[in-house]
Amino acid sequence: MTDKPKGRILLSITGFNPRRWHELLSARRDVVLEPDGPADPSIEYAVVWKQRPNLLATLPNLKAIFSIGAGVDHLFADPGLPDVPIVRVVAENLTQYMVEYVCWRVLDHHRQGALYRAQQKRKVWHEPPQAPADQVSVGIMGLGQLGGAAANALIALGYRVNGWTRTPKTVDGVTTFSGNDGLSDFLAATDILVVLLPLTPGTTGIVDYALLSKLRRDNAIGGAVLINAGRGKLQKDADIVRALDDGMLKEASLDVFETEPLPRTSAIWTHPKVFVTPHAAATSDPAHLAPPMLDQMDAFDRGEPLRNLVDRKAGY
Ligand code: NDP
Ligand code: OXD
Repeated sequence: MTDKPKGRILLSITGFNPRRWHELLSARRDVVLEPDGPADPSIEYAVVWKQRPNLLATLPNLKAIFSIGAGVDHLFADPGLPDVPIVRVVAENLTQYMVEYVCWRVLDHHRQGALYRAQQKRKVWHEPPQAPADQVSVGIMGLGQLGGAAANALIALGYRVNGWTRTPKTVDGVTTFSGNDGLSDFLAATDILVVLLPLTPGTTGIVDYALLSKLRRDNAIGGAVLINAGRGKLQKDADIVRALDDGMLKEASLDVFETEPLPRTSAIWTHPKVFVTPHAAATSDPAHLAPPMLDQMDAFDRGEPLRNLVDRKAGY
């Protein structure tokens, strides 16, 4: 049996049970759930999801932080986040889950799933008019790993696809827009809005009533639709309810919410025009994600560069 590398991993997770991550990571490195005091010299890597604030601040030999998720807003919420490289999740398995979620929700809204479910309840046999996919424009906010893959899948299904990014981008088959200057035109050309942005100071609360009211409503599917699988704090929950109630929005699929779990008192739970999932669009699967994290740690120890690094200035 070969010896494990000396540097230990600090596994700091809140909100779910770390057992599976612990098992998988400790196959190749020593893993602890708490450091041996605030200046534990044995910790070289941290694997985190919503880590306890200031926990990482004083570890003298910390070389890199690995986020258990693709989004890293949970990390930046820590006022004591040390200045070491941050690696986020980029994985085929996670991307595939997100592509499935986006295609599922776009197809359901486009093919009038809510209407058919209501008809079935009343035993109604009625075929409403149906627009083909090439008359429907899906606009994706965020054309990164997840948004880019979702765009390709939607194009393959026959949709027209628009994309909105922070920096200008060219993507085959996608009509692209960028920055504040491009936002209104992007929205005016979009029937189904898919939000796959990271949560940063520049995107917090961006999906509000004013933004929703700029979507194209006079369209082949009878109204504008919102799908948010990015982060809850990108949106204003109350503005979405208002837009659904006054007809600015036809329907919404929401995987994320300003407060999670979605409070039982929220009007969203019972809103007839909303489809709710519990932040489950693309769940990080430790069996797929832990081995490449360990490979990266070994490679970094050998002097090789880390991949999928977060740009601290951009915040994602
Ligand atoms: P990436 O970092 O690969 O892509 C982010 C995209 O958002 C880029 O296209 C970027 O633009 C764009 N963007 C960032 N800031 C702005 C801005 N201010 N204005 C316009 N566009 C902006 O992220 P991923 O695709 O990997 O993930 C996206 C998000 O999905 C994650 O941050 C996470 O919050 C969420 N997520 C949700 C999950 C769920 O289960 N609900 C699961 C996994 C992730 P540019 O191309 O110019 O850089
Ligand atoms: C992620 C998530 O960011 O699960 O990966 O939300």
